[in-house]
Amino acid sequence: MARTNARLIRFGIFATVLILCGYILSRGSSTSYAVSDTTKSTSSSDTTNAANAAVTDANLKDTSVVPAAAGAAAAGAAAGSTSGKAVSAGGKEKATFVSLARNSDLWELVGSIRQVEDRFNSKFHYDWVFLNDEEFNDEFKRVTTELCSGNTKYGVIPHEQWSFPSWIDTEKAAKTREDMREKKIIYGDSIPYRHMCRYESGFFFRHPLLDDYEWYWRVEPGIKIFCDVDYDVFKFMKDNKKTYGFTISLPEYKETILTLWDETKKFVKENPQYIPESNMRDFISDDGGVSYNGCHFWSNFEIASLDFWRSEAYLAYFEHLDQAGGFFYERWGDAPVHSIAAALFLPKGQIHFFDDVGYYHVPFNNCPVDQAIRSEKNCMCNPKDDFTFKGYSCTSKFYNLMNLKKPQGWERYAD
Ligand SMILES: Nc1nc2c(ncn2[C@@H]2O[C@H](COP(=O)(O)OP(=O)(O)O)[C@@H](O)[C@H]2O)c(=O)[nH]1
Ligand SMILES: [Mg+2]
Repeated sequence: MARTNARLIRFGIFATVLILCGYILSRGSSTSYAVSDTTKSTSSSDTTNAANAAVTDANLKDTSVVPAAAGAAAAGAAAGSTSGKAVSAGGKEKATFVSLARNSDLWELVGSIRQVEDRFNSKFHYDWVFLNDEEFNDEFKRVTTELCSGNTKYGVIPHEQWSFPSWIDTEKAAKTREDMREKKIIYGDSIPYRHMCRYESGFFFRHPLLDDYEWYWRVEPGIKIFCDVDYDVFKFMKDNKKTYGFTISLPEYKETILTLWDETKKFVKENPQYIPESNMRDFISDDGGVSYNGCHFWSNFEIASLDFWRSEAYLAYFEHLDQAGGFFYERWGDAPVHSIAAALFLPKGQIHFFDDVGYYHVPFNNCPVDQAIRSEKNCMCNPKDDFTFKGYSCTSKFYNLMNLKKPQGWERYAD
């Protein structure tokens, strides 16, 4: 009897060790990040693989470096998965974060990722796609991969999408930059800023690394998230038939978009089929479409459908604008371009104002002025700083056009 017990105990210990080993191995293999290189990208697979190997070593991250990721691993295990990443009960949407960044943006971006993870993604583990006009270095890949609780992917932008198109007169473009420099227009003399705006307007959603996704949340360096986001924002968008989500809106500097509206009107005249009868034109025009009031959704934050940008209407619109040359002869931003398209091509009701996220990008804050939201979501911002209902914001107009009820006491935060 005693001998049988001893045998049973030995067997029990052996079995426990085996299960433990299996668990450790399965977690170890799941934490290497997916570096999918792009067919068009100029990045060499050698570099990517070397970096991949370097970061695979960072398996310890799940438990030691990032507390949120340890929570993620626990959630994954609870859901019956072997991976601490990319798992959530109830199913996930085909969605990803996307950040366009330079290697030098790393430490500013680290703060953004940390906050997005702590407030939202540690519960959902969505992937994160990083795009750059040159190769990301190993440090960038290692540090960001350690922070993200979903898979991370790094892509290089094809040269033809980050350079002057053949039809652009570069002397004329240089003249504009010089004029804007004299007028001290922000980024007015910058070439890379123009490539960035053109890329965000017309190309990011075509990057092969985004092919697998239907939704994205754009995250920039140096932003803040003030409140807990305890629901799946992508699922929210889908379930509520939303296409484009924003947190802050304001008017664009007129000097940077002198002919954008004229070009838009030309496009609409040639393509009336893309404009649904009920749309949000009155958000961007105060005179029935004669002129643009400059209002735009601030695109450094976007939670939106990739398929909208991939639609025939938007691709044709971008092509028209690109041929017109205003990304270089003026300084058209991706924010007014996206916003005009969303306001004109989407049926009314598909644009969503996220009043509960709490967001900062220099120099504006979205801080929920509704005390109930701030308490429930643990917001860490001062509602007095909220920009939503201030005179310069366009979001009041959005509320009015959508017949939305403004939060109680909003007037107190209007100036
Ligand atoms: N790879 C790359 N990213 C850039 C470049 N310029 C800007 N970005 C990124 O594009 C986004 C917007 O740039 P930012 O400097 O924040 O512009 P702002 O928000 O309009 O002041 C950010 O995510 C930047 O990291 C560039 O030259 N190369
Ligand atoms: Mg920015």
